[in-house]
Amino acid sequence: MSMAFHNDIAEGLHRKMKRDSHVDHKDSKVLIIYTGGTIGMVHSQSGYVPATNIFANALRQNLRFHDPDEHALRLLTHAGYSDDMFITPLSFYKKRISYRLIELSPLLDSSNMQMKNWIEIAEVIEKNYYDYDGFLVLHGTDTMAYTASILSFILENLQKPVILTGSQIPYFEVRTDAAKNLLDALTIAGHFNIPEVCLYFSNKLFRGNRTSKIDNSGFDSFNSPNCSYLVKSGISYKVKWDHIRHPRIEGRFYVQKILEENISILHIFPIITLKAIQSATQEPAKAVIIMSYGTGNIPSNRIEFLEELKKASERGVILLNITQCQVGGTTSDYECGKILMQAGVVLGRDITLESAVTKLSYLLGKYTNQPNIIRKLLRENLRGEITIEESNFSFSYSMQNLLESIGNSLGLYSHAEKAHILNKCVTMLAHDAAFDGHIEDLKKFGEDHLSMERKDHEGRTLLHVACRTGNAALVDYLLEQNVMINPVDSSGNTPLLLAIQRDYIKIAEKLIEKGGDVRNKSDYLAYIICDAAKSGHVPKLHLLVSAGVNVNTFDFQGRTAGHAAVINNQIDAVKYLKEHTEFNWDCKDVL
Ligand code: ASN
Repeated sequence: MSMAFHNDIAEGLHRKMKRDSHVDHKDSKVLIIYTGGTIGMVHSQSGYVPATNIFANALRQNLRFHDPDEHALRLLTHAGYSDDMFITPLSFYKKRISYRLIELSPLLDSSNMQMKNWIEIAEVIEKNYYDYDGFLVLHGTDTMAYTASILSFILENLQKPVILTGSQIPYFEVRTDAAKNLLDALTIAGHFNIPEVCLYFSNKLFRGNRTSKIDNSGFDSFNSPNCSYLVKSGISYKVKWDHIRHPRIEGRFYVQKILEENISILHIFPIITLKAIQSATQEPAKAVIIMSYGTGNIPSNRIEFLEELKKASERGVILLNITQCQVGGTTSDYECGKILMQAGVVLGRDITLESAVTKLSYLLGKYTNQPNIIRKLLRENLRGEITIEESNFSFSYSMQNLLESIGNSLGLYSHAEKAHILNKCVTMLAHDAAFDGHIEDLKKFGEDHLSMERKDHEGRTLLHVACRTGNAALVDYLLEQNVMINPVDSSGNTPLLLAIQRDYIKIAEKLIEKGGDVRNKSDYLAYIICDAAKSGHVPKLHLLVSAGVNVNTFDFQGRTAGHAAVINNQIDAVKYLKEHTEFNWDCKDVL
């Protein structure tokens, strides 16, 4: 784990604590980035255009978006927020959201969006990342699915919600979908920890990189045909927590700013010519998205097409096969599709066109001149953009995120309620991870500043579990964390005793070296030491002696280790007792 990552967490926590010490604990803080789009447009002689400098004021005057009540404003003042902050009335969940609106310049009809505008939005998020709990991007609908997709890739190690929304009718008109979309998106960003780039439209929150604009006349303009929505807004919000991604965070949050724009799209149709294929694949194209029929088919009787694609692939051009169909993905079921793979074409599965363009732009920018890495990553599910079989999907979680999700799905929103859940669940999860030997998960647990000392219902600590399962690496990790070395569980066992009982010699030696002992359970200890003598297990005898077990105690049958060794003819054990212990050879057994 890099130092940068630790700094990242520390910085975030520090800023959050600073804020929380001032603000109502239920408060959350959202940044709205207004980029343009119909949502903020007004009529002009040349048609709808984005209006500058009026959106924020309009929100301030709307009681649904800003509570001018003295108590609410006091909360803002106490928090030391500048006067461009807004605060919502108390929500259904008894929570307020303080927020600020940044207007980008120039505001754009989203049809004018370019790569530099995507990066600008990402940079605003980057600059404000630690000061807000979530981000809202107000955006035109025409290219919203592209912006949502690119942000999902370039916002690396994202742990906060970023939600794009807009509208079909401007906010300023009497009949509008803008206010509802904006209020819902703001509420979701301020209430639910959904650490993904999402798109909210007409009662649904979608994973951004799964969306496409499908309707330019109705309000249900977006769809995500191959991936369930994440939240549905009804009388209350129905969050599909099991669909929300909590990928393993691999470093500090950052923005991948180098992108590639030389990507072409080759839409297959029955009278397509070789020339069309040549022009799509020629320089400077770095990648070509082939939009094929059905499950990924192209005319397989046109060998010259295939030859052309093969040549491009050999030159290092990345070829990605996606379907023209809205629902379903590309497969290698048909001969017409399979032949593409021989030409080096990668199956895009059910990725959308918007996601394919942006994933390629991101990968080509990040892994310049490394076509094989790019091809490999195109097959992987990086941000939830493709569906892959369960068995290929490695689930990982951050303990905090998981607990947050449990709390949220139970409808708990306050810190106190969540802390209660945290107490209930942490031990169970940690013990489970320890038992399964998932040290990486326990490390995350440590990074989340959760104690490693919790006992389960049998009084066992994680060190007990590590010793019971003989997991030397886990023992090492826990010792590094300075856990207590001699806790006693409800059966009276210390971790060292468990390790000795199960013959985990190396682990036991390490514990003894660190001060481990077996505490005073003499009858039982006598039984164990007799058993070791009986079987001539000298290393175990030695461990027990080193851990302070008295060799002269009698077991349940009234014998000592010496009796057990002699009766069973264990010469080495007898020798050991003679040479290394104070064994009393004159003692008589109870018989
Ligand atoms: N042309 C507009 C835009 O994309 C469409 C909209 O926002 N509804 O900016």
